[in-house]
Amino acid sequence: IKPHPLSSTTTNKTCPCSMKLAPPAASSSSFSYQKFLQFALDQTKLSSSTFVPSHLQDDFSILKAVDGTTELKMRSFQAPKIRLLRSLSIEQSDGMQVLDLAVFPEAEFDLPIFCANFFTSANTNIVVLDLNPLHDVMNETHYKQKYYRSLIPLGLKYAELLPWGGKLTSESLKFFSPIVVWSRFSSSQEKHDILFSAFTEYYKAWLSLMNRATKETDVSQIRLNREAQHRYLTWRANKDPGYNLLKRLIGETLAKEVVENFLFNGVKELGNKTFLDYFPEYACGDGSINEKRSIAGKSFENRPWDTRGVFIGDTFS
Ligand code: BLA
Repeated sequence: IKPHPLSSTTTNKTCPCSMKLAPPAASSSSFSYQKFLQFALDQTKLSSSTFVPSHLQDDFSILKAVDGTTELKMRSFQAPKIRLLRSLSIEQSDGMQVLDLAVFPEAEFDLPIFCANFFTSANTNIVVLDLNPLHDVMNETHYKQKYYRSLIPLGLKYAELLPWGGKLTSESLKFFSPIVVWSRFSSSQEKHDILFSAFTEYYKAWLSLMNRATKETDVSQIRLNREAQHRYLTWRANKDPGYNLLKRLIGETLAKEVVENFLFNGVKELGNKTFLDYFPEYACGDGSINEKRSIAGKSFENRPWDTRGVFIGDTFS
């Protein structure tokens, strides 16, 4: 792959007295999320008998933002157990970088959904990295044990290196697992290296769950998996925190198109239930959906999972 133009650094230059220059001050513009994406694609290819571009690739590949310079790049693939692996990356000349990578399994598998959402601006990074549970991990211990028990040490390692990012939309927590990395930090080479290492470890962990997963044959269980994925897609297609920025970049019509048909593809196909069927607390008196991102408000100042992966936040409705 072509190196990102901003990723070439000046570490090899020498000054006239032939002393090595100090490495460049770490800044958000000195790195790119491209190597994260490339890692995921390479590893998935290695793990899958077939790994081919999705039909979505024809319609969603590259978009120019209304500012005329920012580019939005989209990639999408499928594999035998993967309904859709898709990524959106955005790089702006002022240093803003975004990576939104998700991997959605076929409905025959109750695998978690791989989720990496990284937003970097000149002065801050907002990151969510998780194997989002398909089913309830607060009350259903069976599902939690099946997928997360062996991953708790991995979660603990990165909970320390990438500390909890503070209060967040309370509703989001239900879509997160006990090993979620939710963090905010200012840019530094060290932090970006840690994030890359977390990303590679979480991705490999997800792939090994995928490799071991066996196809469900019970139709009622498949139906439950499909509905759970549809509920997840419905939530994100309506309330994703990135949506507003996307609207600013490419306008409301295109943003809606990207969100419904690309980023959260399946929201129209995998089920018939509406947003309000799943999340009735968002209903307004006139039957419309409350535009607020959250009804419950923000909470969870601290990590609401203990070291054994037990949820210790306040219970919510
Ligand atoms: C902020 N992004 C956030 C926050 C979370 C997430 C938890 C903190 C604010 C909040 O509480 O909502 C991410 N939330 C998630 C994810 C899920 C969820 C992954 O519920 C999954 C279920 N972020 C992106 C992309 C962009 C982006 C693609 O992933 C931009 C195109 C931007 N995220 C972004 C920005 C903020 C943010 C600008 C800060 C603004 C805000 O707090 O609303």
